[in-house]
Amino acid sequence: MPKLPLISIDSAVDGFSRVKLSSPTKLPDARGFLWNRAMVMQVNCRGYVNSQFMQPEPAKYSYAPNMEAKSFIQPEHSYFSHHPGRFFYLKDEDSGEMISLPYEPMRVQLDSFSFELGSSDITWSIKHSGLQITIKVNLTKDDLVECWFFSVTNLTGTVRNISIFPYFSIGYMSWMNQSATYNEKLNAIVADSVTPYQKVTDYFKNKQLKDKTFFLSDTAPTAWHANQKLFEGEGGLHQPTALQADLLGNVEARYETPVAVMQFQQRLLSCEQKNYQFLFGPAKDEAEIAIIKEKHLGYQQRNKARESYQDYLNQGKACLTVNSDDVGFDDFVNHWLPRQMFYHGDVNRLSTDPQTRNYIQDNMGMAFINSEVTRQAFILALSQQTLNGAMPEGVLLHQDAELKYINQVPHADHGVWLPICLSVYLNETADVSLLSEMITFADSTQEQSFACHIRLALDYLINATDHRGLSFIEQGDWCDPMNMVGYQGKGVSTWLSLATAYALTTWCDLCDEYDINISRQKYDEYRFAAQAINNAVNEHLWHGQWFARGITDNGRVFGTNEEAEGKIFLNPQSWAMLSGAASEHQQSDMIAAIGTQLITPQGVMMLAPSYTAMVEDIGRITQKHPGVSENGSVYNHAAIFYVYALYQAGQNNLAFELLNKMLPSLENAEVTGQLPIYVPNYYRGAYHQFPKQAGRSSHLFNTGTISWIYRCLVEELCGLKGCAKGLQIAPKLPTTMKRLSGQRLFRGAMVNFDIEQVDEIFTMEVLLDKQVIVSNVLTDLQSGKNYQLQVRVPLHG
Ligand code: CEZ
Repeated sequence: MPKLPLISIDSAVDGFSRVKLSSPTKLPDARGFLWNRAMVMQVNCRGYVNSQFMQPEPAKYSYAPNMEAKSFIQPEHSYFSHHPGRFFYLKDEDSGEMISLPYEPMRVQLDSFSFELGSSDITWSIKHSGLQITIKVNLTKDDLVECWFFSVTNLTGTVRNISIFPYFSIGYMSWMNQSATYNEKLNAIVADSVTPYQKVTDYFKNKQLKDKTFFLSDTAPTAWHANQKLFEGEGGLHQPTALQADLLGNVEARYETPVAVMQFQQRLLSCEQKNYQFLFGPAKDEAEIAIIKEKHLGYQQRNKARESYQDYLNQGKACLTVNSDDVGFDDFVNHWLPRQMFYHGDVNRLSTDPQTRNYIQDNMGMAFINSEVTRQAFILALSQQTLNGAMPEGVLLHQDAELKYINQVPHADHGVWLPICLSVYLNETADVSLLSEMITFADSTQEQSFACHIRLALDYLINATDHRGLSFIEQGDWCDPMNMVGYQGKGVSTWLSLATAYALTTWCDLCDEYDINISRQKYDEYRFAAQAINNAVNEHLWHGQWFARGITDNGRVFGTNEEAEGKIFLNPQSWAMLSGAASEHQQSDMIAAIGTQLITPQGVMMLAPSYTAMVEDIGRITQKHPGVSENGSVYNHAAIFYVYALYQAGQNNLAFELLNKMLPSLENAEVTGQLPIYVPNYYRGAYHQFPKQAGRSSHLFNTGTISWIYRCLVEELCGLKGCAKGLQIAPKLPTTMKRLSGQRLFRGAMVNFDIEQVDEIFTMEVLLDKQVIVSNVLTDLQSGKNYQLQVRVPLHG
């Protein structure tokens, strides 16, 4: 059997990509994810699954074997032997050989293994002992159900007698009530529970909850088992006692941890194939399960569901496709990056109260996919602003939603993001009518224009500064766990001060570019305030070769070379370049310092050295493990801010080098441990302190990085950026990329572009449909039309 490459990228029938992994042990944490507007599942190559659905708050239907705390999706989610999963034991009734598929829990070396990730499905193709097995899972467009397909083909010339045992974990459902049994009418194992509660009010609140988990089959089982402990017996999951008998015992669970196991005895003639369908998910009652069964069980229903699910995901098609000489780069940029961006913008990370900064940035990305969604999101966010201009910690997306977890901690930065992210919406649409939309407030039915809401947010930020003109940090800014710098009301943030200056400058630039109605007095005030903040940051926070991170309640400047740990933070440097606070000389100092202290093979760290002990006037960030998350990981959201700032400073080569480092690829997979299908929120950092773990992926696909990567690709690398007059042409290819072609959808017009860097010219040459364009703005592109754009740029900038 020819040795398959560990990872390969094929193009799929649906024109999307297919990433394949040929070993369950080389990248044991490799996983893919599927979602719809009501549920998400993260599927590991070995069969483990982490899944949740919304009702409307996140809930489980396949639990861990013990009571687990409710929390947001964590980075570096780890697997363990009884971790929830979807497995298939297969017993050869003639030889007695038993394996489990796709690999866990028995971990038998298989003849061939392939874990395949597509846009709308996850598949395993396995060969073993003369049997070909295909396992496929997909979700549906709207329903709360996992659709599984299992097929086994006898590749040998002899008859095979086998038993197949789907083993779907249900886990510890409730300390009040949990049970499971086989429901013949539904041909399903149905587990029942009661969401635990103690307050009377919760009884009425919980009445609508989907406390059942069902495992439905299209084939009547020979036998079944619903009792986790008795199924395992003394053999454990590696050799479950219940599988030692010829038939499962049809065993219920009665206030015992449930499981869903069915047995299908199958006689397979030579070359015969047998297919099975299984549906797994939560439900309120049997009636709901019957509806799901009716709608999704059967090959027509299955194909219909798969098509409509694919159609849903196809709505995530974005405005750029590229063709460079790097197949992996193109595959990721053209397929997986827009998919991850659509996940963020369409389902808002499956939260009912996304943090305001996340909500606004994620919807900035949607402007490259479906700008109407961005428009509605920006209006909703402003409708939850208070009259004093303060933006909420989180945006409530459901009438029963409440602000939870981190949204109960006061952060000072939520007002900066709309003016900044609005520029992408206007660049993509030139839709200045948005600025006149009349919107109420969270604490008043009074209506004010969108532009007025922006003005109130900016005024609120300007007023939230101390005697030095620096921004108070409260219990955190962009950096959530930096919670003790200013909790006494005096500490200030360099990053937020610079972000405020950048927001003021961006708003004024937008007013100029799109002729937005703003009073001269207000305009001048904002330009003056931005400059005043930049000056204050330079006066109080420039230290040596870079900007410090802030000043604590007790007046201690931190994030300087004088400290043993947390000497340099990336964000103040990036945003000093964006806000204009950093002179050219300061920029080269900062870039040099970042180069020596923060850049690693996997990208740029957000601070270094990582903290190894609590610092009480900085806070929770210093308690995180060194190199993890905000404590000095390669935190991609901070890294992409630096990339964007480098592009504004014309540092195109370094910008592309760092952008490329953050993209997962075949080449870095064995370091990151992930497949090239999403950008994680971080790669382990603390490169000089804990090099062994450095570069490891967090596997968390929730990250504000995505919208900014896409912005960098469209507006900077390709330099096909919208403006009031049309499409501005200013590509910023790295000198290593001689040519880049592709397609750019812009306000309904399709621009087929070909950008080439050539030696012998000194100024950019632009041809549209073979016509020379003197200015670098295509002003008359018509929606629905196709255009050929050729751009030749001088190789040496
Ligand atoms: O959450 C992110 C936030 O979603 O942290 C970023 C912040 O800008 C994003 O809006 C940087 O702090 O609470 C914690 O300690 C977590 O580390 C969160 O801060 C963090 C996690 O990524 C959430 O999974």
